[in-house]
This record gives sequence, structure tokens and C-alpha cells, in this order.
Amino acid sequence: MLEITKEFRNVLKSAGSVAVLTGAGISAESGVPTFRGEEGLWKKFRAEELASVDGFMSNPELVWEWYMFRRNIINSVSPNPGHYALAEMEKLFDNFTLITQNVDGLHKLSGSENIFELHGNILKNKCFECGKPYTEEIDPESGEHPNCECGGKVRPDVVWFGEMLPEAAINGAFEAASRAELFFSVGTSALVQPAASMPIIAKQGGAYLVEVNLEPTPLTDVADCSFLGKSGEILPQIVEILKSEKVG
Ligand code: BJW
Ligand code: ZN
Repeated sequence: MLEITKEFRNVLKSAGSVAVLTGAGISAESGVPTFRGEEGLWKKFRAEELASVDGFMSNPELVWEWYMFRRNIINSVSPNPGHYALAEMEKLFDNFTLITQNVDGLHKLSGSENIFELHGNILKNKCFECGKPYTEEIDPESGEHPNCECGGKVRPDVVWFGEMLPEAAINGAFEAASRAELFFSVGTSALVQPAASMPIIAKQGGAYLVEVNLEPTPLTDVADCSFLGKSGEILPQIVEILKSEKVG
């Protein structure tokens, strides 16, 4: 069983408002590749080269191929115990907000409800030129991106580097972070802004900050408590402790 400090135990018991930020690491145990580290390279390209307006403009076929590759993976995987633990945690607190950088939809599939998706959804498409949603079915084997009725190229409905995040999601997430009494950062390298500033905002607002990640990140020294390991193993144990505290 996971060893936790008395302080963390007390916060788990008393926190009324809880927020969680997740990143690619929470879906790694489902088989979804992360962005950084050795696992993160696709055909030797870095996420920054592919998930950007410049990347799409200079080589739309390559970027489209990367998204079709990832969509095929995401369509074939399921939530893991880390996702289910957060869905269960939502039911155990009066006020719970899940903020995710992930575009794979696995949190919704696992039963989480109050979610802000900061970087969009990979299974949706829109026009690169006019922004209109593109809802036609796309052949997963097709190597070419379709075109919108305006002639613009179709792209995934996700947020690339240099683009603004959806306003409602970013506002809701910052609001939840600033009022959180307990904040978890899970499976994220905590490098990409503005998501990376949310744990800091929470901490500055008085939240107890807990990190769950396979390896240390820039947040590790700032966190009140850091668990280095797999989220699919650590989060279910935190939920078990939480349940025993709520009963006891
Ligand atoms: C496990 C595990 C297991 C593994 N259990 N853990 C200079 C300074 C500051 C900011 C900037 C700057 N220059 C530019 C910026 C802004 C830029 C930015 O942050 N850049 C940095 C890289 C420097 N940000 C933006 O551009 C954002 N927009 C913005 O700021 O708008 C305002 C603005 C607009 C215009 C001009 C100026 C300002 C937009 C960012 C969009 C990011 N988009 C992507 C792609 C989404 C679509 C897609 O999926 O294709 O989002 S990039 C990619 O990174 C994706 C992720 O959501 C995001 C974060 O990655 P994440 O989730 O942390 O994954 P990894 O792989 O990095 O880490 C996984 C971790 O899990 C690792 O640590 C593992 O150890 C761990 N792990 N297995 C637990 N089982
Ligand atoms: Zn269009």
C-alpha cells in the first residue's frame, strides 16, 4: 500500500474543492504514445514540428499521416485504472474539476463528467481556413486530408503551438485551479503553457499540490508531495486511502 504523509491524509479528508490536471502519461498505460522522451518521436519528428501551424502549412500530408496514425491507436484503446480512479474520485468530493491536456477522450469514456479539454479532441475535424466543423466520415486508410467546401484543408480539431486554447476551457480551468484546496498534476512533463502554470496558480492560491509522474518534472520540487511511478498504479491506491478516510 502507498505510504502517504499525515498532512496529505488530512487534506484528502477535508478538501472541499479539488482539481486535477492530466497529461499524456495517464494514457500511456492504455497504449497511447506520449509526446516527449524516446517514446514521443514519430518517424524522428518532434511534437513541436508536427503539432504546429507552421508544420501543417509546410507539410500537411505528413501532419495528416501522424494524426491518422494516432487516431487509429486511440480508436482501438480503452481507459486504464488511472482514468477510472479519477472518475471515482469525482464522486467522492463535493467539488471536483478535471482539466486535461489530452485529446483522446479517454477520461469521458471512463466516466469523468466535469472535464475541461484544453487541447481539443483528436477525433473531431475542422477547416484550417474557415474553422467550420467537418463532420464527414474519413477513411482511416486514406493518406490525404479532405478539403472543406470552402476549399480549405481539413485538420484535426486540436490546439497547436502558437494557437489560443478554447476560451471556456481555459477560463474554467484557471478558475478551478485558483479555488482548489487540493490539486493533482498527473502524467505531464509540465512544460507546455498555459497548462503548466495551473499547478503553480493552484499552489499560490493555497492548494496542497500533489504530483504523480513517472519521472521528475519542473513541478517536483514545488509540489507538497510527489509520487514517482505509474498513474495507473498510484491513483487507485490514493482513491482507496480516500475512501477509507471518508468512512473513518
Ligand atoms: C507517466 C506515465 C505513466 C509516462 N504514469 N506518468 C516560451 C515560454 C513559455 C511559453 C512559450 C514559449 N514559447 C512558446 C510558448 C507557448 C507554447 C509553449 O508552451 N511552448 C513550450 C514548449 C515552450 N504554448 C502554446 O503555444 C499554447 N498556446 C498559447 O500559449 O496560446 C497563447 C499564444 C498564442 C499565440 C502566440 C502567443 C501566445 C498551445 C499549446 C498547444 C499544445 N498542443 C499539443 C498538441 C495537441 C494536439 C495533439 O495531441 O496532437 O498538446 S503539444 C503536446 O504537448 C500536447 C500535450 O497536451 C502537450 C503537453 O504534453 P504532456 O501531456 O505533458 O505529455 P509529455 O509527453 O510531455 O509528458 C508525459 C509525462 O508523462 C512524462 O513526464 C512521463 O514521464 C510521464 N509518464 N508514462 C505517469 N504510466
Ligand atoms: Zn472551410
